[in-house]
This record gives sequence, structure tokens and C-alpha cells, in this order.
Amino acid sequence: MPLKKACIFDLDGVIVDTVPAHFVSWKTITDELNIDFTEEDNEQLKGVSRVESMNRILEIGGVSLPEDQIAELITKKNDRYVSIISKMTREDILPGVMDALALLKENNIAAAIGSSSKNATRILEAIGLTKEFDVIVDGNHIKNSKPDPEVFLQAAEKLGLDAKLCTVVEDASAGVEAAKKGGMHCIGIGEKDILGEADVVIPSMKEFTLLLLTHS
Ligand code: B16
Ligand code: MG
Repeated sequence: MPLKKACIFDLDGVIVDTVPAHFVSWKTITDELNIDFTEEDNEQLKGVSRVESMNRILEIGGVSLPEDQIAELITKKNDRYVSIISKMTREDILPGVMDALALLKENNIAAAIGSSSKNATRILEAIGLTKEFDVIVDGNHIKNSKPDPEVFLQAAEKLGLDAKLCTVVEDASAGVEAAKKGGMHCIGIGEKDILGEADVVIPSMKEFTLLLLTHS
């Protein structure tokens, strides 16, 4: 039976909680540079690419560095991050995710990943979810990171579905903006104050239901 519609999930912060791992990894770099980097600052980096995140951190600290040193710091951050995510297991899948994936399968609705992360496949392998998704588009496939809609539009195209038939599930304001720019319905996971642009906001994946998907 052809797929009627799709749900495109962001990865970090929706399927698995990698936000603290990103935070402590960036903290290694900001401590070295004497930049005061808070969890609120980290919130602004959700959904934003690795390079853009580094640029924003340097801006926060008012620091400018030569390109080669920036590249070294980015590699160092990622090495730390990879050492943390490599230890992830099924236990790290966020509550409600497995039920949501089962619901979609029972109802012939496609499930895809649309993530800015270049570590997405590594994480999906670690938590054993690679085969659960019909399509995976990540930071390695795109030129423009969220809030550009490219990652979600590529996922829709690979699924062979119109954007109107896709619902994006996102925890970051940059991701919500990307979904709306792409003409997609969007479920925000987290707080209304931060994700107000989404069509609906729920506190966590535990509240996910099919009724929240696009009615197109
Ligand atoms: P990496 P998502 C995003 O993933 C994260 O939210 C963001 O904090 C991170 O900087 C970005 O991926 C790049 O990640 O360094 O692993 O390539 O939320 O779009 O799944
Ligand atoms: Mg995210």
C-alpha cells in the first residue's frame, strides 16, 4: 500500500536526549577560551549546525580566532561528543518514542529523520533504531542547516510525498522555523514560550498521538 503521509522526526532532543552531551562537549571548548557559556546559550544552538554553533559561541564570548584554530576546536568538541554518544544504548531512547513509531507503522504512515547532525547515523546505530526509519536525512546530506527547510524538504522528496502531507516533530525553534518555511505541519516538543511557531506544542513524546498529525 502506498504511504499516505509522513512524520519527519528531528533526532537530537526528540528521539534521544543528546542536549546535555552537546553542552558538556562545548563547555570543554568554552572553558579553554574563558567564555561564559550557559545552558540558555546552549538552547540557542539546538538544531544549528556544528560550525554555526562554534561561530555563535565565539560571538557570545566576543572572541575572534584564526580559521585553523577554529577548525581544531570544532574537531576537539566533536571528539568529546562522539566519546559520549558512542556509549549510548536503547536505554537512551526518549520515553514515548517507541510507542509513536509503532503507531505510525500500524497506520501505514512513514517515519523519517531530519537532523542537522553529522553524527545522526552513529547515534541511530548506537540506540538500535536505524531500521525503524524509511528515510534518514542528516547534516551530511545538506548544504543549509536549520532554520533552512532543506533537511525536511529532502526527506519529503525521498519519501515521494508532498510537504503538505508531512508533519515535522521538533524540539528547537530553528527546527520549527525550518518546518514552517518548508510548508509542513509542525509538532513542537518542549515549551510553548520557545516553540510558539509550531502548530501544536506538547511537553514530550509521551503525549504524541496520530490526532496531532496533519489532516491534509
Ligand atoms: P553534530 P538535530 C542538531 O541535531 C543539534 O540539535 C545541534 O545542537 C547540533 O549542533 C547539530 O545537530 C549538529 O550536530 O555536531 O553532531 O553534527 O536536533 O537537528 O537532530
Ligand atoms: Mg533537536
